Amino acid sequence: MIQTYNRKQLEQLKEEINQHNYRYYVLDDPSVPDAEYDRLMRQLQAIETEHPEWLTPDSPSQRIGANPLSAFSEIVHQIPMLSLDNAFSDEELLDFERRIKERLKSDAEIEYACEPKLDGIAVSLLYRDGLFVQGATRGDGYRGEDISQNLRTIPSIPLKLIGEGWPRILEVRGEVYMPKKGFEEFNRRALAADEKPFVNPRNAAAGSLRQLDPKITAKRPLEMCCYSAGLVEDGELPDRHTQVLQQLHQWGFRVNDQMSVVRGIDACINYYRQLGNKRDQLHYEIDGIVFKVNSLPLQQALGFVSRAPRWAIAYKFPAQEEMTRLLDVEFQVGRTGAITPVARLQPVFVGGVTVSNATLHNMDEIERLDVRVGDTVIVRRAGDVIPQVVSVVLAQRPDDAEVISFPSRCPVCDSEILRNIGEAVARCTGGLYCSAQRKQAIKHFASRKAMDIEGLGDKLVDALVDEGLVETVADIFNLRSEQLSKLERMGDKSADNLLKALEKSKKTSLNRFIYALGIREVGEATALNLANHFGSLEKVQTASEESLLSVPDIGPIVAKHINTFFQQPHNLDIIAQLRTAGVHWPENEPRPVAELPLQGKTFVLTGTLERMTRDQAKAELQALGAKVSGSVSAKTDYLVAGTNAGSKLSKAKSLELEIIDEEEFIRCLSEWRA
Ligand code: 5U1
Repeated sequence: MIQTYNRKQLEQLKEEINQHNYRYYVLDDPSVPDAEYDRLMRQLQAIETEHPEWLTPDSPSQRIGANPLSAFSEIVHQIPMLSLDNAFSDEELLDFERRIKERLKSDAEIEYACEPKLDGIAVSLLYRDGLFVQGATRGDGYRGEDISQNLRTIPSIPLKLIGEGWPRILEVRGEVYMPKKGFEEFNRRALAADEKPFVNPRNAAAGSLRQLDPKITAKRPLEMCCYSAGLVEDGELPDRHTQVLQQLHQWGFRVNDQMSVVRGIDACINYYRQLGNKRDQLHYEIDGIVFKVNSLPLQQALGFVSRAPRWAIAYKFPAQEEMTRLLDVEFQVGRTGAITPVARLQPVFVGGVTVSNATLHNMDEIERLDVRVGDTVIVRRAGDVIPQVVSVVLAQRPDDAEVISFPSRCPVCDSEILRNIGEAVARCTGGLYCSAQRKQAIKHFASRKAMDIEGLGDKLVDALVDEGLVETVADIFNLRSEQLSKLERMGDKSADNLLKALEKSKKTSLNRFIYALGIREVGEATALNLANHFGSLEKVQTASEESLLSVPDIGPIVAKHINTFFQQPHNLDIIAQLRTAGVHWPENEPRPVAELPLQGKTFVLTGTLERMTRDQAKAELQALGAKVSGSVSAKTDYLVAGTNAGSKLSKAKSLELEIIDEEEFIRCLSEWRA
């Protein structure tokens, strides 16, 4: 049936799509399934094809329509885009407030807006009568480049403002950035296609906005978050900065979800510390916190000095990237024999710690980076992630820089190194003959999420293997006090404590034990699925590859690894020795995953739990079949809120999710376990 539309219906359809865009890209709260959104979009495109005379630049269909440019044109910022002064210590932040109070000649407590400083690219967006008319880079603050075509492609930038009451002319300023997940995904794809990946999300955002063809920008996962208004004509905005942002949010812009208002500079320092601790959990990169005097009349009274306002400051986090020299490359042998090239670096302070080693991943990565010993390299350390060499400063390459060659024999046991076709990783073929692999296997066995043997750390394992006291994981349960106390830095007391910890660790669970065995590709979650599915180690040991495939998340490769592991007589022998030594666990009824009480449910844990650690709560939930996620979304079934829960709790409330406190959680756990 051919349906005809009039102009009014078209406008209603555009309005409806704009609302869905806003809910999806700005509020993170979609109200219709993707398929419905696609259907509306196709309907819009069909009408506009039939009536090209009705097409307007603010139509949601016009985000990626434009042709490539040959160059960007220059624009002048009517109000300069200022930069921010930086603070690098609490003292510098205290000085900032002292200067403000001196200038205001007042000691009254000051209200500050606190916002994460996104690590992206500053942009200016101009709206006339509620329609997006121009978007530009910051440039030198006075002149920027017209990148309207590219900015139009970013779904969180409204082409038409929502609601009403906006000034006739409104300039909105903010940051375009690439969220961490989008960046990782983009780089994964680039590497798979043999293309050059981006060094960090900021470069990715910059590179994406610099494209002359907006169709390329449209494919990049960019977001825009606003942080101030610029030019305003024929209209008024509120007189507090945070209220301005709330108003912009209502008109269709993303504002930072961590924004907060505090009183006094000590509270700013507190905010800085708290957000610093949460930095890794945010879905975007930040490089500091911006503090702004919240009252706009006070901002005006304070004014500017050179190109930065006196009323704002960016308190930077320690840099996550620094330059240093590559002194050498060593090849380390992992638990499964994987050979990892490790860069030995001139020590450098980065990401808050001194770094002297960084991973180079594998030979492909060395070739991709074209890195040589003696090169100046850029090292990145973000959060808890292992430091990485991300690029080489070729301009500083010395004449005698040495090409890195991959060894053909294991640096520890001299066995042959082989690389399977199609695999990036090369491995030592020495197996348990290789002391490096044995050490790693023992370290894994003793680790917290495996047998959790307190006091059996990396150095002690190295010493035990080097001294010939331990060859396999089973040997650690035969250690005697007099052997241990002879080791360097190991007195009678420590030896005694270790023996007690070994005894305690013998009482374990089947999933921990399976994980501790260190079977290739069998992580905690797979070990748990195996334990739940089969209920006993004997059944896991004797399971065929085919029956292993019926366990959730186990594919043919993992099934093969498990099967191969249990076919090796020496592995079975070690398991028997461990059981003879007294390692035991309660035998369970097999519980196929589909029958677990929390199967298909997603939990988020937030705040401080008083009666158990987060890891324990997570393990309990996973054992009952639940998925534990780090972020709240419409897909979350339960939020477990401990004390001092923050933004996740607020978000869960706004999404009207089921929220339970710790007491209720513990009560529910016993019900679910029953
Ligand atoms: N969050 C935030 N980032 N940022 C950058 N606020 C903010 N304010 C800025 C800049 C350059 O400038 C103000 C002077 C508006």
